[in-house]
Amino acid sequence: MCVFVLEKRRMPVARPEPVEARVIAHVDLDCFYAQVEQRRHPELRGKPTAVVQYNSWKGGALIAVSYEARKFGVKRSMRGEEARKACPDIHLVQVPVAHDKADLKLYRDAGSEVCAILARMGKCERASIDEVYLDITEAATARLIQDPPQCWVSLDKEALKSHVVGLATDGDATVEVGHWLQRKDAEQNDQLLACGAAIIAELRTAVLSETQFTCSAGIAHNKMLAKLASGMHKPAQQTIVPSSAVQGLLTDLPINKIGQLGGKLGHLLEVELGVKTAGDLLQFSEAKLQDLFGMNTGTWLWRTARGINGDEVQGRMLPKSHSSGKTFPGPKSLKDLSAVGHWVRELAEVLQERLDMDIEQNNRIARLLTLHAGCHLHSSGADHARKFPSQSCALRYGKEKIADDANRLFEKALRKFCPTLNLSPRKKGSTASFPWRVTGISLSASNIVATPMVYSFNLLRCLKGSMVMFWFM
Ligand code: TTP
Repeated sequence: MCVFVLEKRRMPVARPEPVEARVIAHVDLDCFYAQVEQRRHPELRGKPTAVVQYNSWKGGALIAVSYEARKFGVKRSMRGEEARKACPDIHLVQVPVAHDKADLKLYRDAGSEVCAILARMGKCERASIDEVYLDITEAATARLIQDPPQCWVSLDKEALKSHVVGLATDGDATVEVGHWLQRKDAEQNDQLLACGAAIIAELRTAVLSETQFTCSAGIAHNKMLAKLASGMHKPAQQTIVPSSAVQGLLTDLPINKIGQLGGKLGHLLEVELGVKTAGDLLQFSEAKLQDLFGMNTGTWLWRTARGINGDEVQGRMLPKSHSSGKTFPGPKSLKDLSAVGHWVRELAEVLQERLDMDIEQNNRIARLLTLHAGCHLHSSGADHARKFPSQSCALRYGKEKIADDANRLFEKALRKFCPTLNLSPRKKGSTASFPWRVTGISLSASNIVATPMVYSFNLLRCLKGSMVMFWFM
């Protein structure tokens, strides 16, 4: 029997690793928003720069910090004023604002530019605004056959700057890395990684010359290891994980650094089993982990501790969903339904713009609308933080329809959140306030599919606001 029950949809799924070795890369842009702003304002290039949220309290919250500023101790957790104390010459750039909220289009489009370049060499999965997984197995295999590493006459400068996990480099690191890449006695899997490293070095060089952005990468035999490696040496560097180095890499790795173990599952492992590192997990048999966490999650944990991961690169360059959200911290929290209604309308407008863009550019439509919110309940003077239930319904196109549906979802969620609540409008002049405070709202459109036929954007314009949902239901 499974002892620890967690929400099923959040549990990791164990997938068998293919028998043939793959070459997977995880590419992550460095201090992304800061680089985008430095490209937009060339005078900031090479200077300490940070991007701050539109909310200007204490100089605004930092969301991206350039590596020049990090040298002065500036961190993302700081506010602008604090950053200026640490680095008086820092340039603080405000995130663009539209509809009274952060407008991330600039960054999203910059991420797409990079994706388009990376996708030239293999299957490309856009994992976030600035992260991509690549499956370059085919390209690396072809290179190994046509131009094996031991025959390389001159080595790519970027490839030579690679870091190889487990490789001791006492002298000139580039010489030692060159030897590693070109070893005649290397196993085929390591040779594939060497070819992968050369390909990723070329792609990173292309990204830099075509977009001016630097990125860092991890190259390994699976997604989990590639992701772990990409953050090991930043900025503008790449790290290779040979199979022989996996156990050494994982032994002391804090459990929360592993994808999907940063949340409740990782917390459970730590609190209930005293597991602090991936190495600590090795003491549990697969059967024991299955007893504790269920068959699939148990197997996933057992494999994860050994660096085994069968997840495929999904071949998706477009986002799986669109969302539009805003937070209302502290005194800005929303205190009544009309304030919620106002912001829901604003967010619906932004969401509809992005849905229009997706039809226009990609011929895709979304089918599910979900409302998430953060809410606090006041009771007997105390603030109770409890999870506000997310609610979904079929998505109807048109900003008014989205707003109406989202308002209905909010009220439905509020009734579940606080069943005794009376939502009827307050009498005019009443000073009684609602017993809740909304600290954040987000609308998301998901379940995205290709339009059954290619509709022209003008046609969509004519239909916008009408019930277009039946096209694809
Ligand atoms: P990250 O990849 O987490 O960080 P980064 O690219 O700024 O820096 P690093 O070189 O260390 O990877 O985030 C990507 C962008 O996402 C970041 O530039 C700004 C944005 N972002 C936020 O807006 N809020 C956040 O809390 C985080 C973590 C990121």
